[in-house]
Amino acid sequence: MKIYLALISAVALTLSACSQEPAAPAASAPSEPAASASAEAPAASAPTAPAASEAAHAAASSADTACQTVVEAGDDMKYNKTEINISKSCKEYTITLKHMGTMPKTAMGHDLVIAKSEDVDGVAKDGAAAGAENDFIKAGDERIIAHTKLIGSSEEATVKVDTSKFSAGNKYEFFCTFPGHLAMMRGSVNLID
Ligand SMILES: [Cu+2]
Repeated sequence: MKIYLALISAVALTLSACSQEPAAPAASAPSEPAASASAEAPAASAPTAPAASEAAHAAASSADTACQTVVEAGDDMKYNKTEINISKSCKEYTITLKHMGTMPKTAMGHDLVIAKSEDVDGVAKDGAAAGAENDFIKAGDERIIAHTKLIGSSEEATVKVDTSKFSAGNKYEFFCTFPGHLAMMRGSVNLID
């Protein structure tokens, strides 16, 4: 009795094992044409356009008129310039900051502040501590040579810089005092002949 059952189950196992074999090779065959059809289409089209618009941007920003310039900043937390070159012949230099982004100044506000390089960290830190109600500028901060107000989406602000405040032998920078922006928003102010 036991032997008989064991035999039957052994046969059943063998049968089921055998019955799978013919099915296996059939399954892999018909998928090939579908795979080759879908592989080609979506790769080629997009990535050339942004490079072209960046080049146009760079050309526009290098054409500074004497004694004034425009600096743009957007939701990407960057100025469109890494340096501002001020001719020593300018008694006064006008900088206009434009916010090109869509975010409000409470979330992505920008200003443009000028100070000596060694004062930048302190001005930004004290500005952050002064808070949004003070546009992130410490009142009466004598390290600040000039600053715009804080602006948000589609706004602009202009500041006139008294160039007699620059002295030879110092390095100057422009930067944003909105908390967290200093690392991304910082450039050099150069006095040129
Ligand atoms: Cu900013």
